Amino acid sequence: MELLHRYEGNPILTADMWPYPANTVFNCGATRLENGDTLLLVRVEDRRGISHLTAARSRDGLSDWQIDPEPTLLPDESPGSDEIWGIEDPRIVFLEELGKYAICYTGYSHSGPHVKLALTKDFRTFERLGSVMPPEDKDATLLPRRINGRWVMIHRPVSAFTGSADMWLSYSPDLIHWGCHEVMLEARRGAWWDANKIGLSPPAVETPEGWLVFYHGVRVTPAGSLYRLGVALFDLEDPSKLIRRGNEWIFGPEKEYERVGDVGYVVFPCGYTIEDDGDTIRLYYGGADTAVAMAKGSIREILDWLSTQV
Ligand code: BMA
Repeated sequence: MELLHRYEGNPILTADMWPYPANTVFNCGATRLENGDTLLLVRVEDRRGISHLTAARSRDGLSDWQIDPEPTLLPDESPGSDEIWGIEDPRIVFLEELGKYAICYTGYSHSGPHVKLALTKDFRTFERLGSVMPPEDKDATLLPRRINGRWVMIHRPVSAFTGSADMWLSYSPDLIHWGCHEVMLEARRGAWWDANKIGLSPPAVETPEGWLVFYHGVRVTPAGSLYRLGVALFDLEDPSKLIRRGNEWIFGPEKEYERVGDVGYVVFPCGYTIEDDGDTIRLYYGGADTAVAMAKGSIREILDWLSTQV
């Protein structure tokens, strides 16, 4: 059963649409603004290889993109900076309590990738809260609300001990100090599509049945890595409690714009929006680390499919 359907106008954003020179535009955070418009915060890789983030806005979330004429959020490239090699892969969540959007993104430091956090009200000015997880760690998001008084972050540290990469949870009273770390979801082993290396894709989706989490699995093959997407469901009041995990991936690189590019065979969603019907989810994803594409599905259908998994 096909749970996610590609938009026929894919890819929706490419480097040749950019108002200034760019190598590639791909993994983007997504949100719907108060007026219903879609905002994508797009990872733009420049022609040195360093990434920054630029906002693109659209009425219908598909066409007529208004792209900021200049980079929206640039890395600090000053000597000693912990994002000297760029900022990447933003995940956006609206925090009702603060009336602000939280953006978790990857800062690329001399010691490797790590998690950074910024807040904004308008995607024009940003409050940078700095580094919240040391290297190597990425694929992070906040949950949109506190659970039992604490903010919750999903992230993906890499173990130097096993070399594998699993998803973890951490908790904070103030968004700055994080602790009580615990495993959320482990990569499988062996031949599985999600063996050895997994990571959160877009932010978790709150549903009446639990947190619906789309995650990527990286299958390493002699010809390179395959990035595919799967789903799992976690308890609403205790997100460390796995309710169910899909066995098969639900989305993988098939189309030319997913198979051919700077890094082929990659689909990498970092954001979603929900249509006015409250059920249709639009995943915005990077295709082959080169362009932005969209695929949509029904949250109800995905939950029903998950309930068949043992
Ligand atoms: C991951 C991330 C993504 C990228 C993917 C494929 O490790 O860095 O930004 O899309 O690799 O290159």
